[in-house]
Amino acid sequence: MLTRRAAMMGAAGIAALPVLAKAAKAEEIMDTSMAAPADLSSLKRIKRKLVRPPMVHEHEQEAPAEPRIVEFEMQIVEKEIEVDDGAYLQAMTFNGSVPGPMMVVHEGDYVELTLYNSPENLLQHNIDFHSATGALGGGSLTLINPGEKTTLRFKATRPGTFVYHCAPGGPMIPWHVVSGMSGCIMVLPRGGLTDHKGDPVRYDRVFYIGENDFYIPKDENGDYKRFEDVAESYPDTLEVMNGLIPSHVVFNGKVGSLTGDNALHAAQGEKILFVHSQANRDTRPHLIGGHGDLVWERGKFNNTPQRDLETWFIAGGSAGAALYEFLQPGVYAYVNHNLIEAVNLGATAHVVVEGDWNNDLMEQVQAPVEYNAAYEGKTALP
Ligand SMILES: [Cu+2]
Repeated sequence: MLTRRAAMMGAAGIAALPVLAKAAKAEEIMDTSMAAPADLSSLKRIKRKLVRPPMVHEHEQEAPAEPRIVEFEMQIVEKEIEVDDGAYLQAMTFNGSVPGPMMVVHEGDYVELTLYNSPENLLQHNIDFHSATGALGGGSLTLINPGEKTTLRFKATRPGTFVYHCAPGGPMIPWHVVSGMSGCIMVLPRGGLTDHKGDPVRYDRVFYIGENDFYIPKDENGDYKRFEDVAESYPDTLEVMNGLIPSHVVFNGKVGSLTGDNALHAAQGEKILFVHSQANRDTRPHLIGGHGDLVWERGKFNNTPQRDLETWFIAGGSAGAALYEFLQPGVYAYVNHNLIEAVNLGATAHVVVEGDWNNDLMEQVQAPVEYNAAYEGKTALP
């Protein structure tokens, strides 16, 4: 007997769900086969193996003078993930994680991505790089069916942090994005980052935070609905999406993905570059107990970074970068400073910092103690 999944991949299933398996429209497919070939034969090639966020693959901050072709591979995986206790999402992922992995190259390098749409998947997918020029960011050259692969190369001409996401056309675009299909690429200047004076600055590590708004439908009892596959989840999810009120706003795919046992760790004096992407909706990162020493709020490194920020703004469909040197030990909360979204909907991360407390920066002069209100004259009575 055919499983539902197998049936959907056949013609009968596809005919029953035309919106899901629709043929691509002309605007989504481009034929560039007549263009003159680019000769890149003199360039060196390197392969980078992508790693799961919040970590970022090994890379240099200062690049060799000559641009390179940097090869990546990503596999698209449709799978169910648990976003919170009892709240399941039929997710669509780049490389199995939400967000997709962060890629790092340098200005002038060529990004060469081979994208695989796993045969077990039900849907067409592609990739739109906000850092790329032309063909809908590569979207109209990369649309692939389950079981197909494609390779795209683009020149990284603009330094900065940029979102990439799936954009397979029409209402599939927002649905795939809010199902988890986005990630980030960082294009570093060849000489590395520079501060507000143009002097070099270096980070010790990168933490990549991908924020997502999810729209999980509820049943008549108010419980989250669970679906057999992405296709089955579509109609109810679309209804919640179009209401524009997310059921969850989370970092890295899940409530608690970066808190408690999953907290990030840093050492006093360590300089962390926080890269924060949100492919669909505005957000406002804030590090409770810390700051943004240098913040590229819109993520683009040709612009002078802002200094000493308390909260910064990430426009939906972009990625920003903030550098911070941890000065005190303890637990810091990195939040979306819409605090309802941070605390009640999930958008919180923790950074646990080891080191020695500095009483000059902050001292608890008097620990909490009861006082005699009448004697000290500190009473609310007139
Ligand atoms: Cu997709």
